[in-house]
Amino acid sequence: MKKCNIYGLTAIAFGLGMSAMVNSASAKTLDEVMKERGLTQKDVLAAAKTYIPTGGRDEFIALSSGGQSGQVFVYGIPSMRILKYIAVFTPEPWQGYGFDDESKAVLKKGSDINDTTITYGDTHHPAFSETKGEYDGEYAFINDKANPRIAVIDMKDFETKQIVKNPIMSSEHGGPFVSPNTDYIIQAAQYPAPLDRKHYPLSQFNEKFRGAVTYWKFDRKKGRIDEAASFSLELPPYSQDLSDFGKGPSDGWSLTNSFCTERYVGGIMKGRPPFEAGCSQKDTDFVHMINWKKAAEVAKAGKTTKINGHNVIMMDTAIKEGILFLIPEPKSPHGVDISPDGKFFIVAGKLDTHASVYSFAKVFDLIKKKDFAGKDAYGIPILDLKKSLHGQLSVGLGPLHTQYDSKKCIVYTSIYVDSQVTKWDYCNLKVLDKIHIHYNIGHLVTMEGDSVTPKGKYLVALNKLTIDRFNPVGPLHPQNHQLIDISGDKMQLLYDMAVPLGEPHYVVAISADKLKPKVRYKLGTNSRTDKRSEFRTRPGREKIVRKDGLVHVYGTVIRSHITPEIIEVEEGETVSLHLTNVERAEDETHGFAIYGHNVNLSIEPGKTASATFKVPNSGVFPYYCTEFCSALHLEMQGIMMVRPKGTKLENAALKEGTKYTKTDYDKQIKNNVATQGVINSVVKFITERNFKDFPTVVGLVTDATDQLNFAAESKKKSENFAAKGDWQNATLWAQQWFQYQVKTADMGLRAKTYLEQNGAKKVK
Ligand code: K7E
Ligand code: CUA
Repeated sequence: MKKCNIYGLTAIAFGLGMSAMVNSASAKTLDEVMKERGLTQKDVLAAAKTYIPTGGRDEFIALSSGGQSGQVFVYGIPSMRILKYIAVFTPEPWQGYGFDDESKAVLKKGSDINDTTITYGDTHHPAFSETKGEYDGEYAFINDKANPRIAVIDMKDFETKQIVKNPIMSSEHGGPFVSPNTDYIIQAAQYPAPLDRKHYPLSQFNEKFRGAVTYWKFDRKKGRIDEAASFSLELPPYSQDLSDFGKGPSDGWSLTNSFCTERYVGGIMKGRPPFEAGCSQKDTDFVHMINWKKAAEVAKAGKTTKINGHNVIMMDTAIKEGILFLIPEPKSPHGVDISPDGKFFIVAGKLDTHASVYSFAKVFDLIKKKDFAGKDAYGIPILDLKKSLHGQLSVGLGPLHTQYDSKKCIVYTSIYVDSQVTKWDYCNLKVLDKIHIHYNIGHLVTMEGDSVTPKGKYLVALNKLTIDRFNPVGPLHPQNHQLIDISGDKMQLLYDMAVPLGEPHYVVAISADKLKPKVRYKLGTNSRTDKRSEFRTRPGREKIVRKDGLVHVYGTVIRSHITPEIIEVEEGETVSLHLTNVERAEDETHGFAIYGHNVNLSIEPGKTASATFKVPNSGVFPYYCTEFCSALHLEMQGIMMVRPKGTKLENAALKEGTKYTKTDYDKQIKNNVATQGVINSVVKFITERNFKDFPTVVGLVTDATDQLNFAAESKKKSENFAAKGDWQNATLWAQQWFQYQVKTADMGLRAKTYLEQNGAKKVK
């Protein structure tokens, strides 16, 4: 009986009948499908391990660098379904990033470099914020290697909140990595350059060129980096590379390794051997070992030099204060990864088959006894390699990065040249297993692998070359992330995920239940500052105000209208549009696009987004909502009228194309009354059930109630006009009343279906 009502409503609402759907999918057996598609038992097992049924959730959420796209992207593990791109260093229209005034402010602060506006980034290493060495799911950070910057992403809304420019580096790589409580975020330089950013001839390379490492202070309360409280250390002109923070017994220390400690300056065009020869001649390079806790005190005590307005601890001071040491490492190393217990670190050299396991206990002992093997050209004490090592193991050709398992002593190292992952025991120095990947792996990631308690289970291999893995799409291939099951003794390849973005260097993965993202903003939020927007507007308070040479449009968006629907301006004026999405419903985002002004907004429920743009030419410019938000989404439109300069605003009455009579009015009212009957039956169904036990349904009911209140307001207007015999307005407001009824029913039916599918109980 109730079902009939529902279909009846659909028919009323959309003028369409709905025929029963017959499921005609052929009833093939699993065996038949396997045979037809040529699948093995192993394939089917892998599929079963990664498949998430509709509506299901992934166990882990991965945050991946988007490489040259300047973005970060989010996917689920084990399904490898991409969930979101997060715009960071690059404008991205879907999110209105770099199009609305709010995000432009974030982007602009970090993008004006060297009198040039930078509109891309080369992102490498995402990192989650940590509390006591555990991922806490609050923030994430990402670097730009090309134009040394760090961005802060808030995991409450997956939006970029801040971009800071490194004040002294002209190239970077080793960052961001966070200290165990996220007090500091590390960023290490890569290619040496003068820290004051002036020009010095290459003949002064040893004297004037420098490396560096920056410790960015993170203000957890504000959720922002505190630039003034951040500091750097001047380092020799080696090419610093990856970094990591100590934990447990090594807490307070950070490591940054390096290559090209030969300090070669290149010159292939001058007939000199190229960089790659000059930078790989020596057998060892150096890990920089820095006591950052002590360095922070030294910086606080003012023992710094201001370079470009930024506090830098110079090398002489660092040596004198005993906070900087060098440890030799096999040549051209890449990853430096500290164990979850903080007792060891593993370095792998790209040009060596060995992974080297260092013991912090041994290293600390050498430092304590001042047992040094020598000094580098800048006077930094060097520890003895052999005396620092726990041991070395040959793991394959071209080892790069290492990740830790949940099981004690077990690690996975990416082997670039051999295209393999090697599983080995770093305590007892034994290779346990190897698996082929496709092809030339860079980073790899285990679940929560950087934390003090890695979760193991899965490993993702981030491969540099894809070659023959996917359907060809031209010379530029997608990237390949391969999911590997590491729960057993033998690694098992489960899935290939094509990544159609930049080259993702690194991924971090967090237990999904640690993330608590919101579904809506507090009404009128500037999402980039997390504060109420000064431009927020409530329904009924929309206005157009000319102030300080700008035409401020304070508007709202809600299914299915943009208010105002007509914006009248004069050629040459500058419009500052502010739209607040006054929806409370989940997923009811509205967009805004207008012809010919490069304006594109994404306005999620509760958000206020602005766009300021000059109107150079007179004409008629339609605008519309770009998200298919409701049945009358296409009608969510408006028009900007730009009259020629010096002309007067026309005040003529607006003339519609159609006239309405009492007959039209009566017909509409009859329809509305019938619809109300259906709504009542749905309301009855819901309120007779324990719907309050289902937060999703409570949200839908709240939203439906909103819509019903709007319907009541339109009903009143309609009746007032009818009382005056104004059938034109009476009919149109009756139609608007019906539109709100349709939205109410839409919510109500969704709530009803949810209750039916999730086992709600009848309570009345
Ligand atoms: Cu190895 Cu930037 Cu971490 Cu690329 S880096 S792989
Ligand atoms: Cu709002 Cu379409």
